[in-house]
This record gives sequence, C-alpha cells and structure tokens, in this order.
Amino acid sequence: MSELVRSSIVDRVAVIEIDNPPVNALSAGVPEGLAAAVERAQQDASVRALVVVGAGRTFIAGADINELERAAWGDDHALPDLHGLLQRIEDGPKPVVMALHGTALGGGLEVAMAGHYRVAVPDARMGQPEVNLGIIPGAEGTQRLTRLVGVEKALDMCVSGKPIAAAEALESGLVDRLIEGDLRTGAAAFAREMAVRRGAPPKTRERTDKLGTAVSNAPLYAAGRELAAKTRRRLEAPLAVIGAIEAAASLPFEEGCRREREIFVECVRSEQCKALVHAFFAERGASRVPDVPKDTPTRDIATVAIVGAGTMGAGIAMASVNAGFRVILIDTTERALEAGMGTIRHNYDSSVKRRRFTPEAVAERVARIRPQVGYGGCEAADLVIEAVFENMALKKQVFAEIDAVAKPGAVLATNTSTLNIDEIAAATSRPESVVGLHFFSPANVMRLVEIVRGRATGRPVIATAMALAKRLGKVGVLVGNGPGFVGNRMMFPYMYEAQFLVEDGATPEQVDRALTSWGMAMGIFAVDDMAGLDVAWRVRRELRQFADAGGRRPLVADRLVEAGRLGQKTGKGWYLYGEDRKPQPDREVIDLIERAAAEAGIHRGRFTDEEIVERTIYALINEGAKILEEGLALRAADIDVIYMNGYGFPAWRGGPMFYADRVGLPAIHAKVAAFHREFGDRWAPAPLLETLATQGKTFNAAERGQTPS
Ligand code: T1G
Repeated sequence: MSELVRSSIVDRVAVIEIDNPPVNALSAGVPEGLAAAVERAQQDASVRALVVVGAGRTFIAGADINELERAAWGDDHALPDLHGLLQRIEDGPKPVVMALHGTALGGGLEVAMAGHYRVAVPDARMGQPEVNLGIIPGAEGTQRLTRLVGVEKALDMCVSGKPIAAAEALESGLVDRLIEGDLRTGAAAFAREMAVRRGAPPKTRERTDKLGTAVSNAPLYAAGRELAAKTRRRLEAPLAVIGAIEAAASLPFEEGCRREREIFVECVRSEQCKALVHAFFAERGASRVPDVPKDTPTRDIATVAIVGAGTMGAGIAMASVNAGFRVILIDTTERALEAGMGTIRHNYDSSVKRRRFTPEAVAERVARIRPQVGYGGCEAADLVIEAVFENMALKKQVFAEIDAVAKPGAVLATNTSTLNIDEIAAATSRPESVVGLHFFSPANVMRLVEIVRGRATGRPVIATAMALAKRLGKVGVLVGNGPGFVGNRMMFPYMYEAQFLVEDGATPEQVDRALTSWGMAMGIFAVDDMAGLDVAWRVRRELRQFADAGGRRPLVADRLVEAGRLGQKTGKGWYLYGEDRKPQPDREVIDLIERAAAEAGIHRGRFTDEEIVERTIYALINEGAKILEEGLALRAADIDVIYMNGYGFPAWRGGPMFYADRVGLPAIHAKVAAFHREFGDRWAPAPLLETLATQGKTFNAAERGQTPS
C-alpha cells in the first residue's frame, strides 16, 4: 500500500490519513490510495464509520498543480479525474466523515464534499480557488457545493476563489460541526454518533433542497456575471464557472457533472490557465535563491524602526504592525510625524468602514506604533528601514546616523527605489547588514517587495529579508543592485516610449486606454500621475538619464513638472483631477504636447491600439531581457512576479517575459529589430532576446539560475 495514505482503526472507526507533504495535494497515488483505503474500510466488518484526515498542517489543498500544469500544456493523461474516487466515497454504506484542518481547497474540498459529513477545527478554511489558476472546479465541486450551500453562496465562492472560514462554512451548511480540541478524537466521536443513525448515510449529490428555481436563480447568475466582470476583469474562468453552477441547479447530477467537465477541460487548455499556473509557481519559486539555501539562519525580528513618516514610511509601518511587529516611527519634526500618523489613522478608518478590521483591532495596531523625533531607543530595533526622500546625500546621512545607534546584528534596510545600495551601505561600518527593501506604494497594500542585494549583503540578511516579506504577507523577489533595480529600470523605457508615442501623435488617454484594454491595471500616464511626476523627474536627475545627448529625450514631462503639474497630489499632471480623483483629459496638456512636438519638428501621426501596445510592452520585454542577461534578476519568472505584483501587469498574461515566450521570441525580436531600424539605438535588441529567438528558445526555459551581482 502506498505510504501516501495510511489507515488505522480506533474503536471501530477507520481513520484514513493522507500524508503527502507539504500540503497533501492529490498527486498521482493519493486518489488511488484513498480509494483503496475507503474500499477496505467499507468492507471491514469491524469498522462502523470512516474518518478522513490530513497529516501535517492541512487537509488536502487540491489537485497537484504540477500535474495540472502538464495537462495545461497538452498532456491529457495528467488531467485530474477523481470521479471514481468520489463515487466510491459517496456510495459506501458506512458514514464517511471528512475532518478538516488547515485549508481544504479545490480538489480537497471536492473530496470532502463527497463525504457524508464534514467537521472542521475553528481555524480551518475551505474554498474553490480554481479560478485563480484559470480553471473551474473539475471534480464535481460546482455540482456538490451548489447542493450544499445553495446557488448564491456557491457563485460567491467559485467566482471570487476566496476561501471561507469554518464558522461561515458551518452557517452555510458546508460543514456539519466545528470541533474544539483534538480533531481526530472529535471527528471519530462524531462518526460514531452518525454510525448509529438509521438508513443509508446522506449523499450530497442527492440533495436538491437548496437548488432554487430557474426564476429565483436568474438574478443570482446575472449578479454573479456582473461581479465577475467587475472584480475579475478579463478573466475567463470566473465567468465560465457560473455556467457550471447553472448546470448544477438545472440538470440532473450526472449531466451537470458532464457539463462541468466540458467547461473544465476547455479552461485547462486555455492560454489563461497556462499563464496563471506559471504565475503560481513563479511566485513560489521567487523565494529560492541558489546560494542562500532554505536553512540559512535568519535574524529574529520583533521591533522595526522606520525612518521617515511620509507616505512610504506610513505604509510600511502599517504593514509591519499588521504582521505583529512593534514599530518606532521616526521623523525630524513633530509635524511630519503628525502627518504620518494622520495618514495611518485615515487608512485604518477606511478599513474599519469596509469591515476589514474592527475598531478594537485598529486601536491595538496603532498603539504598537511609537512616533518620535530622533533616534532615541532605536537600539531596540531588530530592523531599521529608511524611507526618506529619494536623494543620495540624504540617504547617506541617514545611514550614518542609523549606524551610530543601531544594535549589532540589526538589519539596516533602505527603501530606495532606484539608488545604489553599495554607495548607501558604504556610509555605514557594516555593509554586510545593509539590504534594499523596495516596497511599492501603498506599502500596506501592494504585495511586491524587491529585495536588493548589495555587493556586501550577507546571506543571513537576505534570508531574513525573504522571511520578512513572507511574514508581511508579501512576495519578496531578490534583485541585483543596478539603477532602478528590476521593476523601475524596466518601467523607464516603457514610460518614455509612451511619452514618445504621445509626442508622435497619440494622446495620453489613448495610450492609457490601449494599455488597460490590453489588460494593464492602469495606464502609464495615470500611474505617473499617481506616483507624482516629480518622482520620475528626480530620478532623471539622480540617475542622469538622458545625460547622453545621443538618444531621444522626452519633451513634455519636465515641462509639466516645471508648470507645477505634479499629478494627483496637485490636482493635475498628465490629466486633470476633480474630487473623485478620476483622470480627465486636459486640453492644456494636449496643447503643450503639440507645441513641444512642433518645436522639435516631429511629424505627428495616428496609431492603432496594437501599435501602442507593441511599442510600450515590447520596450518592457527588451529591457527585461537585458536585465536577465546582466544577472540582475535570477530568472525570467522573477521578472514576471515583479511585474504582476508591483506594476499591474495582468496575471492572466503571466508577466512580460512569459507573455513574450507565448507570442514567440522570433516575432518579438523581429518587431524590436524593426523598431531599432526605425527609431534608433534605444531599440537595440537585447543580445539575449536575439540569441534565444535564433535558437528557438524561450526566456522561461532559459533561466539563468545565477546569483544577481
Ligand atoms: N499542488 C502542488 N503543490 C502545491 C499545491 C498544489 N495544489 N499547493 C501548494 N503547493 C506547494 C507550493 O508550490 C509550495 O512548494 C508549497 O506547497 C507550500 O506552498 C480538481 C484541478 C495551500 C494555502 O489552488 O493556495 O484542485 O515552493 O508556499 O503559504 O478541481 O499553497 O515549497 O516547493 O503557498 O502555507 C486547487 C494552491 C488546485 C491551492 C498553502 N488548489 N495552494 O500556502 O505555502 S486545482 C489550490 C495554496 C484543483 C480540482 C482542481 C497555498 C496553500 P515549494 P505555499 P502557504
């Protein structure tokens, strides 16, 4: 018998334990082992009831996504098919109790729903997250969930993909009882209770009481579609899953299952599934650093000092207290501190309004932030994060001050988004303790943290930064120390190309619309306005961008800054902003663009959306290829993770490098080479792009796996 599934009999209850670390996924061997164990227990005369439980930290977290990935790329043998297992569980004469802890997700929840009863510990969570992988539940989940919780709740869970808490599962009928104390003991006791009930144990598939009628369900489907269109823009699976739920409510079980299967298989083969599965593994792969193994010792962090109470510092303070840390928030004046604490309170107030936090939880968090002028008490901090203005001289001064007060062993981090970490580290006596932690704004919301490795950054410091990102609920991606690191370095050519397009005849609005309809969360001009035009302006100076007079310089951005149009914060930038903060096109800007173009003798033309997307997105890809070649990113997938989590790149396109792979590098290269001929050196194809295109390879298969320098 497979060791993936173990059985024991305790007081006439067979306890079947699935043991497939780390998350008990239904990898090959698990469904077979489970089916055999169930069969044996059903036939064993000494057994009266069955309990199925997960070993380790969780119940089954779903089908094995490695197998799903193979299926997505065309291997039909890898398509999960759990029908036989589910039928065997449900049809047995003795009650089967599914005992849930950790997360019962996807195929895990589907297995659980085939059981006759479900019990759970109070902190267990259950969900059908398949839509996040571009698919729908593929093991009769849409059919059984709809029967257990009704159409409305099933729609909500399957469209959002969000798991629900055990208490909610109990209330909605997904779970029959919560078990306080030891799960196995409680589940076995429950199973014995159920074993003495008369008649065959209840089969989920035979339930019809919550299915509603065509008339009562119609508005629910309509609302589901509206929700999917609004919250899961451009994703196919959340819409597709509604079709499967409709089938559950309107067709006999077997027919509904067939319909679900058809939709499931169609989704598995989709482009979006490939991209989203890539995104799943890319995110988890990002924490692997070849020369910093998982067992590298990390430094303990309990207290975080943050220097600078501006928007960034305030956001980082919130992320830190949300993760349970104590925070010392430092600035040079009481006024700056008051403003920072004001931002924090304002943000938390809106979380309370949205019911994300209770007022008590917020009060407790705010109380863990100690605002103060100066570094007093800073020697208690395990981690100091500098979040001051993006100016090298200032950062050096702050680091010298931090160095003088921080305790030995403290991690010293800079939140610079573009500047040289080594130069900053050199202002201290301990460059091995210095690392970049490039948070994205708003730092309490955005998931990405670029972890910047300086020349001297120690391995334990990198391991600590990686662990910290995870503790903050963020994705940390290690990047090398080059101007703009990875994300911003790629963004500049993308942003400037958009500005050139505007000088050449497009409008900011047209460019932004082309990008958002292609899938970007925001257009680049709206992004620039949100960040503040002065940010890029300062970077242009600090990094001496365009110091080389040979290249094409953007003509408009500096003039907007000089005119005081700094973006949203001044009510105008590329766009005009009213109370609602929605960007409105501004004739003044168009006039300015037209004047600048005329003065420079630029002939203005028209562009299709496709041309706009190629000029901007291909600029991103070409720069990504250079970064990869220079070793500033460890792998193409890391660049994808950065763009999907920090720059609003659509996950269903898998990130810029994955997208390029899917378009085909020969086609991308040909276009970049054509732009090179047309526009000159800024479009010189990255040598890596050229090589891979010629060899018929892809970025993601050609991972370099070397340490960023
Ligand atoms: N298959 C394979 N590997 C998985 C996995 C899975 N389902 N889930 C997690 N892992 C690996 C992950 O790659 C990582 O590996 C390690 O486990 C820890 O994960 C038929 C077809 C369960 C909440 O979508 O949401 O069922 O990097 O770092 O933060 O309808 O993992 O260490 O080598 O994320 O504690 C549906 C996906 C599948 C659940 C744990 N299920 N997983 O979070 O750890 S499709 C899902 C998660 C399906 C059916 C369909 C989370 C987690 P490594 P981690 P974590």
